[in-house]
Amino acid sequence: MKNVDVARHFEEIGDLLEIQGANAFRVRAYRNGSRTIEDLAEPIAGIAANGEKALVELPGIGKDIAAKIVVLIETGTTPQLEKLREEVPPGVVDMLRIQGLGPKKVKALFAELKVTSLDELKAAAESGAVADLKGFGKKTAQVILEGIEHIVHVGNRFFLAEALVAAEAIVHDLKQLKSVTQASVAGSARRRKETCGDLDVLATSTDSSAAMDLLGDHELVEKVLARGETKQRVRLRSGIEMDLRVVPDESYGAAMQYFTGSKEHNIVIRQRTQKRGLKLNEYGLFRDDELVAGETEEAIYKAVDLPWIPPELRENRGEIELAEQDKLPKLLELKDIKGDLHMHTTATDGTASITEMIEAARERGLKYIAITDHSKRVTMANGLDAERLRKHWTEIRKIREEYSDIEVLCGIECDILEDAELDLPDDVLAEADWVIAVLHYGLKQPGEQIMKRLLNAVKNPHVSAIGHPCGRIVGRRPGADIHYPDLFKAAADHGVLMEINAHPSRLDLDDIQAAAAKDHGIPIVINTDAHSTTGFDVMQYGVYQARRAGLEKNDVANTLPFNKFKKLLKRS
Ligand code: DGT
Ligand code: CA
Ligand code: CA
Repeated sequence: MKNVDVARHFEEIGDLLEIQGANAFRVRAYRNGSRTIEDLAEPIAGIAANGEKALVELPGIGKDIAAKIVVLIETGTTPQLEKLREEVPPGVVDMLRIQGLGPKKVKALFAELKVTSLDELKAAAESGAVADLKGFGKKTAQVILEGIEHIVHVGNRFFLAEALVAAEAIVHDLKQLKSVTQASVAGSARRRKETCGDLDVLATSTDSSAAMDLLGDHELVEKVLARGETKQRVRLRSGIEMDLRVVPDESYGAAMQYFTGSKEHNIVIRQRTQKRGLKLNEYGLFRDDELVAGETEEAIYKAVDLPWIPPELRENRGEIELAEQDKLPKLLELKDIKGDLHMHTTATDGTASITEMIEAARERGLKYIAITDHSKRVTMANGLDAERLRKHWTEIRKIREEYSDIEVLCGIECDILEDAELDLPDDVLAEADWVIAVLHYGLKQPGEQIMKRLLNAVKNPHVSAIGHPCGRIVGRRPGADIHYPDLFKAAADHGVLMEINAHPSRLDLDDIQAAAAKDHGIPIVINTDAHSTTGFDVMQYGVYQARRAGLEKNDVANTLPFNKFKKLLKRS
C-alpha cells in the first residue's frame, strides 16, 4: 500500500466522522495523521513493518492511528472506514467535492434535508430548501448550484497524476510476463491530459489470457467488470476504470495510434488515409485487404506523409498542420529543468526546514531554487509579515553560504489583496531576490476587479512572476475570471514571468493559456510549489502540461543556467 493510499484512507475517515458530527479533536487527529503520511519520504509500510512503536514516533501519529495503520497495511482496509462507509451514503461524500461545502455543511444537508446525492442536492437548492436552512441562505445555495455544475461538467474524472501512477505500475507488471512483448499506456493518460476519464492500456502478447489474469489479480484492481478474448475492463481500487487490450505485434503501432487518440486528432488522420485510398483501424493500415503498416506508429504517420507526432499534441489543435510543414516543436523534457522557484518551509505551511528543502533540491539535481513562503494575508498558513519575513531571509542568507553548488533565492509568495494592493510594502519586496504574486482570496470577484489586481501586481517593479494565475483547483474549483490577452500583454511589456504551477491539482496556467503566453513571448517558469521534500516530485506534471502547450526548452525560463536566468529578473 502506497503512502497516498494510506493518507487518503485517514482523510476519508476524518471527513466521514465530521459529517457524522464526531468530536473535532478526533477529526483533526485523523487529518493530521493523513498529512504526516502523505508528506513522508519513506514508505509507511516499511515503518509499520517495525511495529506500532516506530509509527508512534512520527509527528501526528498516536497509538490509535498507529494500530489502524498496521491493520490497514495488513488487510487493505480498516473496520472503522468500512463501517463509516456503510453509515454515510456515497452521494453525501460526493458533496464534499463542492467548493465551499465542508463536512459541517454537508452534515447539515444530510441530517436536515436528507439529501444523499448531488442530484437531490441540486433539487433542494433549486427549490429554496437549502437557502432556508439555518446557516445557509440564498448565496450559499447559489454557490452550491455553481459547484454542482462545475463537478458535473468535469464529470467523474481523475487527476492525471493518480491515473498515470496506477497505469504505469500495471504496465510495468505486465512487461514482467514472458508472453508479453510490449505494453504501454494509451488514451488521455498517454496524452498527459490533466484529468483522465478512464485508463487505456495496450499490450502485445502470445498469450492474452495470461495478461488478463495478471490484471484481474493485480493488487490495484478491485473488480473485473468485463472480460473477452482480447479486451478486459476493470475497476481499480481508486475508482478509475481501465481497459486493457491485447493485440498482435504487427498491430501494435496501429492500436497505439488509435487508442491514444484524441478522437479529434484521429478523425483528421483517418481522412488523410482515406484520401490516399487506405483504410485505418486499430489493427493496421490497409490497402484493400493488404496490411501496409501497423507495427509502429511512425509507419502509420509516414503512410499519411507526416512525421510522428508527440502524444501530448494530438488534440487537433494545429499539430497536424505543423507536422505537415515539418514545424513540430521539439518539446521540453523534464531533464531540461534546472531550477524551481516556488516552495515553502516550516516558516509557513511547509513541513521541511530551509536546509532540508535545499538538500532535497540538490538531490534532484536542481541548480537554483527560490524559497517563497506565504505573506501575512494567508493567516491559515501562518503567513509572514515584514518583520518575520526579514528574519526568515536573514536565515536563508546565512544557510545558503554553506552551498556552492546551488543558488538559493530569498523569495516570497506575496498575496495580491482583494483591493488590488500587495500584501507587503514595496520597501520589503525590494529586498527580495524573487517575488511571486498570487491571488488566493476573492477569486470570485468580477473580472474587472480580478484584472485590476493582476495588472497592479504586474506593474509593481518588484514582482518577478505571477504564480498559479487563475487559482483553479482542477475538477473542483473554477479559476478567477481573467482576461488573459490583457494579462499577457502587460506581463510581456513589464518583463514579468508566468508560472505553470506543476501541482497536479493546479496545473495553472493550463495548456491553452501556456501556449498563449508563449505566443506573447513571455518566459514561463514551471514550479512545484513544494510544501515538503517530496513535493519536488510533481515537476513532471508541470512539464507534461508545458508539452501539451507545445513549449520547447527555450520557452521555459527555469531551463536556463542560473547566470542567464538571473538576467530575466532585471525588470524592464
Ligand atoms: P478519457 O478517457 O475521457 O480521458 O479520454 P480518452 O481520449 O482516453 O478516450 P477513451 O478512453 O474514450 O478512448 C481512448 C481512445 O480511443 C480515444 O482517445 C480515441 C480512441 N477512440 C475511442 N472511441 C473512438 C471512436 O469512436 N472513434 C475514434 N476515431 N477513436 C476512438
Ligand atoms: Ca481513456
Ligand atoms: Ca477507454
